[in-house]
Amino acid sequence: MSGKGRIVAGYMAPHPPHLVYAENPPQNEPRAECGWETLRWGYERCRKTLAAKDFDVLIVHSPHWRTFVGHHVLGVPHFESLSVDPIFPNLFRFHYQVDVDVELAEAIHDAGRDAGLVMQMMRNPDFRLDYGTIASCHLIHPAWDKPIVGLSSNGGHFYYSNDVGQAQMEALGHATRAAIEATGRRAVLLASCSLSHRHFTAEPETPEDMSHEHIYHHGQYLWDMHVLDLMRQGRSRELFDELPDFIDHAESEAKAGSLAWLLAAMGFPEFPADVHGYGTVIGTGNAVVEWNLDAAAAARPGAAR
Ligand code: 2X7
Ligand code: FE2
Repeated sequence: MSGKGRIVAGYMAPHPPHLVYAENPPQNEPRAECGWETLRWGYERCRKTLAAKDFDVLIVHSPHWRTFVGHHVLGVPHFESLSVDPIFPNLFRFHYQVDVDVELAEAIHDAGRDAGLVMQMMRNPDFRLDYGTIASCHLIHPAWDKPIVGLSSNGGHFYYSNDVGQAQMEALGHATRAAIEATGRRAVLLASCSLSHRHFTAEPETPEDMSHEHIYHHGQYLWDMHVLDLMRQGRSRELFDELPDFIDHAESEAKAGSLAWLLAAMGFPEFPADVHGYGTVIGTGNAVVEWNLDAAAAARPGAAR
């Protein structure tokens, strides 16, 4: 494949392991009764959109693959192992088999390096994929019949500042898009992250007991609603510019860079995103959000039909 590839859709695809647990897929060892339905039904709606699309690859940026030097890219054709959530091993013990689009991964690596980023291919065949990568990919496309590209979260926001982190993620977003276009891929992008991130500290005896599930600070909720409002109004450049404040005021997991990367890769879309679901998981704000770039392009005046 080569020539003009494109991003067919982008998603904010949060990765709380609880959502996988509540769905009881055969790959996950623990069993649940139910739980977190508003978010899981949101994912189901996204699966319907994707079922009607041709795409080649899922590209996921995960906060829980933290790399200290540079941005790393999965670079082994196949991974197979058990992924266990370090905080919630009672909920997430997931047996995965994942194929990787190594050619696209290398193209992203090279484009990032040419843009001045420190990049590294991850070539260890025994590397264990983090639960953020796996949960987002599983929830959006549980068939696991497409290869993925996994990008690490370089903690630029943490080790330097939000501004340095933002600049890095914007450059990585542009590099990702350039690599997709050059390799001819039809790509689906996943920003694997939650919104506000204030959470409770004691797990209920029954994890899926939804009577414990709510936001724990009104200010966090107001921030989540503001962010979703900007998305729903197509004001994504403004959202990108406000992310440093959101990160500081709402402890947002956007601090890992996933959302900034997604917005930049999509070219800061100006059409309204679809918010398919919002809900809390251990008190953190989470939303499943879709930017259907193909549908938006087809609806543009003058688009070929
Ligand atoms: O990693 C997470 C998260 N971001 C939010 C909620 C619950 C668990 O894990
Ligand atoms: Fe997380």
